[in-house]
Amino acid sequence: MARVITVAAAQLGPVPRDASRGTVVARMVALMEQAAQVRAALVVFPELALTSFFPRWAIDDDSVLNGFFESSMPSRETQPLFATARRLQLGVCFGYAELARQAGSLRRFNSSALVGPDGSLIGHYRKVHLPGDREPQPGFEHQHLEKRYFETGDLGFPVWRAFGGVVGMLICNDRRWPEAWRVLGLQAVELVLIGYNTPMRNPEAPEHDRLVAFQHSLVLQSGCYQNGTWAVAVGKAGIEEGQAMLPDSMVVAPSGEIVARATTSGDELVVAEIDLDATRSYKTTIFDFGAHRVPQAYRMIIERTGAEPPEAGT
Ligand code: CDV
Repeated sequence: MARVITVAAAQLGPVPRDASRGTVVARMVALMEQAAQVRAALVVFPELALTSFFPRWAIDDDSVLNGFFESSMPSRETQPLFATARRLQLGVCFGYAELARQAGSLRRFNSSALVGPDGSLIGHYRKVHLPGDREPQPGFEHQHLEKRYFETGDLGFPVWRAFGGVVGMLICNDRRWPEAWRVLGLQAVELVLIGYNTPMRNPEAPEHDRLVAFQHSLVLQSGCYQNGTWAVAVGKAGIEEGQAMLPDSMVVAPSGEIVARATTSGDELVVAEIDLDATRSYKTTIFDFGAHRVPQAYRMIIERTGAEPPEAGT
């Protein structure tokens, strides 16, 4: 039996540094309205959707830095996203910078929220693979200071039963790591939601610059194929504060095929009708993990090299 749903990747164009939350949330609500018109079940927004991609700047003043973070979710400013989800009966996933108060101390994470069509929070994920540096790098036109501003996510790679299937989230750099996909795959994930902010230029390795779009689709297509899952990958695109960011938001099938793709570098809704049952023909044949995976062989290598295996379900 087919389990067909319509999903929408809501690509955002640039968000200026001084953009208010209200302005950005209004742009997001407009895209949610468009998604409802095509009867989408779920709309997915980029990593750190609510603000400019602030890790490009070295910010020393905590009160300035805190302006990019959300200390509650929902908050007064993000409440319209939850209310619109409920009004339109539409699921929504979006990235945000999370300021958590835990045991009397402040913790910062690069997070994403998954909201159901009733406007309630289904789940929450904290980015594990943080690229870039702690300290500003001399001579770099743009910094990438995620290690300075965020802690490594401490929630593992959870999945949720939602939208008729098994849903997981990754955030940007996570998509380049096969372990992240595989831990979701081991939990029978059927739909992976991925927001990203990918600069078109990497000052650390300029020789990679011509391959940015290729390597983006390469990891999405292989991640989907090797785990028999759909993915919706959504970027913050265009020239943001003088930095070119990768557009190319897309929906990828368990076959590894790209079924829908952005054509602009601005706010754009990329829509696809997907059958969650299409995951079956991969999960029960070539990637039937029970039949064909060989964990004991991997364990042997891991023991010899000292590499730590990811733990399923953590
Ligand atoms: N926001 C990111 O995680 N960006 C990284 C860049 C820095 C390589 C990415 O993987 O797209």
